[in-house]
Amino acid sequence: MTYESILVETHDRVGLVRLNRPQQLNALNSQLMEELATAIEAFDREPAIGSIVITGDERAFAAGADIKEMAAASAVEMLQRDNISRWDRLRRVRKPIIAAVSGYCLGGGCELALACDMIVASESARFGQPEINLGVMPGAGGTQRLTRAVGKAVAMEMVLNGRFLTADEALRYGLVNRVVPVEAYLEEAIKLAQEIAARAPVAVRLAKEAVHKAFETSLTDGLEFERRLFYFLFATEDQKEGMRAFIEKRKPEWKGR
Ligand code: DAK
Repeated sequence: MTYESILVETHDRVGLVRLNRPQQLNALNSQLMEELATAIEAFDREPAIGSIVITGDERAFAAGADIKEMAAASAVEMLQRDNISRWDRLRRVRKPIIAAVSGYCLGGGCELALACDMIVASESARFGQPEINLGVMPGAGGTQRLTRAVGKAVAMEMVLNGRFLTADEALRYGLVNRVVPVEAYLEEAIKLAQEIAARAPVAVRLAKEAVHKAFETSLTDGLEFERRLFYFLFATEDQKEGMRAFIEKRKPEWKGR
């Protein structure tokens, strides 16, 4: 498959997608989002891939949805374009996704990073939901995932007043996993992704599902869901291998089944 707005690479068991509209600060137009969803789904289906990294470039992860593409649209056109279905496709991905963020991470770009499972940020990263300056508001998770990540007070300031967070603030508020120098952020994200990709694949998949469930359900239902997945893992060869390897004081060899 050839893409125009993204670049796709593999690094051992890690699939890497680079958003590639540098002149537009990687603004997320429909074509880019379609290509991104398609590439990520392909990595999700590929057994040789264990985890996925999404990145932009040093200047911008993504400066938001493409304003020029939506400026003249009517409400009905926006509804009919159904761009949100591409975001839903990303949400259904079972393998862990890490966002490697440098520079502007704004609007839909911030929402894309929030839709990933973890965020590795460079010191230059800036997170914001500036839609209010355009007379609109976040539409792809910015009021929901952001609030769950940073809490009400900070989310309100970002969404209502367009406040940007520095990388260090984002770390302090729990939006990102770690902050590293600009030269190292992508390498660091790939390293983290490689570590996860080297773990027992079925356990990783179910553990991701269980953590996501924590945002969707009551504590009682979530605990029951977690317990069922935990028991299920005793039906895998990897559970037998993992526990046997511990007892025999050796490294486990995962089979992914
Ligand atoms: N869209 C289109 N083009 C953009 C862009 C964007 N979001 N951001 C930047 N660009 C373009 C600029 O127009 C400029 O293009 P040329 O003029 O050179 O042709 C080029 O990128 C470089 O930008 P600047 O010249 O502005 O660069 P500066 O360094 O001066 O400023 C900036 C950088 C990031 C502060 C500034 O570009 C900026 O404020 N950008 C807009 C940020 C923004 O407002 N983002 C939120 C957009 S709304 C949904 C899905 C998603 C969304 C909603 C719903 N559904 C599926 C329902 C998301 C909405 C949004 O993200």
